[in-house]
Amino acid sequence: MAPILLNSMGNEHSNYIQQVEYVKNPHLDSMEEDILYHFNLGTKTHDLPQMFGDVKFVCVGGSSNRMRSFAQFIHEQLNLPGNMADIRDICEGTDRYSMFKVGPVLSISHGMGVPSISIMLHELIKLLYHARCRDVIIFRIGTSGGVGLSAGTVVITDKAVDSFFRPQFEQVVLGKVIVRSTELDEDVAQELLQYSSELPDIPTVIGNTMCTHDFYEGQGRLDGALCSFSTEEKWEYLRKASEAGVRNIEMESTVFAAMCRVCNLKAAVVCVTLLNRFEGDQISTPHDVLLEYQQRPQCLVAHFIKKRLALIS
Ligand code: R2B
Ligand code: URA
Repeated sequence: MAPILLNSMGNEHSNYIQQVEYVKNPHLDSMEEDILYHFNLGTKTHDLPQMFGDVKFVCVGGSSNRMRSFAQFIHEQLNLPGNMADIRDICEGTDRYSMFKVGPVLSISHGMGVPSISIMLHELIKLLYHARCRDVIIFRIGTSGGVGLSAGTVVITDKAVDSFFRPQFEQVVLGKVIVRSTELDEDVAQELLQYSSELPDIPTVIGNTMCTHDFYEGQGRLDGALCSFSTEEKWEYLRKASEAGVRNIEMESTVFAAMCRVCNLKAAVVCVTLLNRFEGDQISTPHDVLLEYQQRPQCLVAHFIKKRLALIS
């Protein structure tokens, strides 16, 4: 995609810089219309630059209700005008994903697992491109199982690793395996860590996050409908994960990191642990405590956004 001339200062020495574009698909340019099917949005049916052009922060998380309450929380935190009860689901015409916009913040649900988040990300990244958004930071806020960390700890992901502890994501394309790096934005991760110390009662660490394709056997649980390994093998796997720097386990971070990286989107993953996997497999924490834990990544990311918008010093 073409370099653009940036010479708004009227300098004699004009500087050509590469305009950062979020899509990496030459076929898009020749399409007359782009239908973002799972969002129920499209380039001919909606004025995407008008609707989304001012978006600077995108927060994605598994559940629709959580992303609605995050949008309401941001509305309150940013002191935005209007009634937070009126924040509507932009994707209400489809029940696949939910999307809420509050000022410069977009809050979207992605469901569970790699295929679900990857479909959402394709359409979200195209949406940002069609809307001509610039300088966007994207966060995945979610839940996870802790590896040697007590429940309620927030983990900012250093490297997103696969089930073999490799910082990569493998995608099968036309019958071949494509390998993509899962490096996340180091500066954003460090900034989040720094801000976490300004929030009381949110224990936060930085570490590797393992992304699996299954919640039960894939995460070494003994309590699924199937189990093909012994208790000893489970402990050995979790121990190896811990030695590889894995601090938590969830189900979306590798494809999230890989797609954002290829598409020039600054990205971070912030997940709270719901249990310590060294203590068990089942999530037995009381519901009200779980709800409080789930708010921790939201508080940290909201704090980051407020800092970036210079709403607090
Ligand atoms: C964390 O929690 C979900 C499974 O319970 C999954 O989406 C994830 O990554
Ligand atoms: N989400 C996961 O993927 N694993 C857990 O153990 C908890 C939440």
